[in-house]
Amino acid sequence: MPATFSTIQVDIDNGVLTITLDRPDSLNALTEQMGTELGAALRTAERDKSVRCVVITGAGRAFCAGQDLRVVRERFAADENPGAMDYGTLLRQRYNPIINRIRTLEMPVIAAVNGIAAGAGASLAFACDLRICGKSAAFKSAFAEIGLVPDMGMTQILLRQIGYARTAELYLLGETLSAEDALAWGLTSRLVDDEHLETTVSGMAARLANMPTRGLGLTKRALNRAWTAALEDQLEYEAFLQDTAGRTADHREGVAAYAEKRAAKFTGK
Ligand code: T3D
Repeated sequence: MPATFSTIQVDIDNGVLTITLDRPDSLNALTEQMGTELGAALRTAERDKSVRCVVITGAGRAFCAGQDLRVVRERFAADENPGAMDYGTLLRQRYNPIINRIRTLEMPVIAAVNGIAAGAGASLAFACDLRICGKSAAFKSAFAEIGLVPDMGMTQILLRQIGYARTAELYLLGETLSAEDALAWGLTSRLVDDEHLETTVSGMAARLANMPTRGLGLTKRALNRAWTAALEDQLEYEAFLQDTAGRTADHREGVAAYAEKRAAKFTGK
């Protein structure tokens, strides 16, 4: 991991890697630099065996306002070519790998949504395993207003979570989804007062970081696959994953702790 980042803050504490998007003056809008740094921080989570849970949040009053439109404007001003923003390359090289990494990281990834998550910022939050929202959180596609297509996986991920009608309303009408509605629609599992967001998420992350990480990682693999698999295939895949989980030290420890009526000490192995 580079020693210094300019657009995010990264902190590792007791097995929890926290990434704070840190451009609060532009509501943490995403730049290529931020994409590169976010990718590097997530690679650290993948490689550093001490990391057992990841939290992504935003500095200031927003989670992330999506692609930095000032940068887009400048690019257009400097180049009359309609393709001046090479979105395809940007997505393939910078942003899509972030979504893939969040989905395949073998540990829980929590979005602590502390305000608006718009455009690519919403995609980022949707890709996380858990979205814990402060009451000021809100989700907005924002793509329709600027003539773009929802991307970074959000057409698939949201459709599967909340169904076609609601997804179409958000994406075609460009509605903003409040935190309360996100809870009612099942897009978030927990809504807390803004001032309690940090402590709620850090408590949850600490708890997850002390759980059997291999088992949680394999559970995530099962859930990823379940989205597309036929039941017959999923049953076989679960058997395969369970065979792996059954060979972990944490499984042994969990069974022993249960028998000995004590708290388990999981090591993530
Ligand atoms: O590679 C790709 O796929 C590219 C595709 C991009 C994917 C996308 O993300 S497209 C969507 C891009 N995002 C947007 O269109 C959202 C634009 N922002 C807004 O609609 C609003 O700012 C919000 C609804 C997010 C929040 O509204 P509000 O009223 O709470 O805040 P504000 O006053 O509009 O914004 C505060 C400041 O943040 C303001 O700066 P200023 O005037 O105080 O100096 C504003 O310009 C700045 N800001 C907000 N969003 C962006 C931004 N600066 C740059 N880029 C932004 N996206």
